[in-house]
Amino acid sequence: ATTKTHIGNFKFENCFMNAAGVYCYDRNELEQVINSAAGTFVTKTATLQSRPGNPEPRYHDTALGSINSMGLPNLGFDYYLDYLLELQKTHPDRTFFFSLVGMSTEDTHALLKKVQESDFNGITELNLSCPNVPGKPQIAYDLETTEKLLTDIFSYFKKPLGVKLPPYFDIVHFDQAAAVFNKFPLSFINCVNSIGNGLVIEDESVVIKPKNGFGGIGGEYIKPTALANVHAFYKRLNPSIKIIGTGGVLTGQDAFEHILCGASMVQIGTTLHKEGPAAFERITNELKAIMDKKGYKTIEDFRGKLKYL
Ligand code: RRO
Repeated sequence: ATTKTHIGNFKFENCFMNAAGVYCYDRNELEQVINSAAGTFVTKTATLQSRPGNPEPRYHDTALGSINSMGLPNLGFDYYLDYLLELQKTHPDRTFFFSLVGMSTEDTHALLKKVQESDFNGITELNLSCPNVPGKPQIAYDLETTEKLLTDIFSYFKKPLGVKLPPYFDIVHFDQAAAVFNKFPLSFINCVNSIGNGLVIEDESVVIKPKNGFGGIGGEYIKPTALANVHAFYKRLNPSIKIIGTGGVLTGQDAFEHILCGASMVQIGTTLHKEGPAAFERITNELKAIMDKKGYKTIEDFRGKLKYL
């Protein structure tokens, strides 16, 4: 079996990649993803200026997943763009993802205009779902703001663009969000970011310092929510908008389920943080074994073909 895939005209040798935030802070981490079995990478979400992020400890692994309140620490737009432009020369046959968001609407437009004017020829992922910057709500929970933002963006942005979404939890919200995204020439949506503002307690204490312990939940806890979001949007979106499935992927079986729900690529966050880039080879081999057993040769043989009772 092969796990190759595509988003628009961009082809990837493997459907697996990191989730933004994990193994993507700097060149050293991104190089480890390039040199793994992953099909591509996405950078840490970049802002115009570099940011130190929230006070530590700000990431904690638990038996069933993780909690984080990183607060958007990153090396700044120019650092990631310089590296991506360098990779276009050294790896002309590959496509990488550039994750971005501004600390304000004005900053988001400034960032995307810089991408538009640059030689970057990869795919841009606009993060509409960071749960961890005090005072800044998750943008995509406000669909009016999101529609206005995308309307303004597509007036000047002509390169491939997708959006990273928070999980939604209501069928009417799936309907309303999909109706907004269907108005735009998005290359993809990525479901889901961490489930925002959970609280993990050990003994008598929270486990991370920012926001008195509140943080985004990832890992095994969130797979049912992630699968529901992937499939809800798969059933509602124009087929030209591909879906990246993210959330609760520990095994090949988890990835199989994301693809069955409609995902064209699958991102790995908490598991990559726990296991390192060797996770890509293990999970790819596990998915291929499931496909071989079922007689599926490519992921298109079962993508979106979830069975109902
Ligand atoms: O940096 C973070 O705190 C962070 C971000 Br930007 C995000 O999109 N999702 C997340 O769980 N953490």
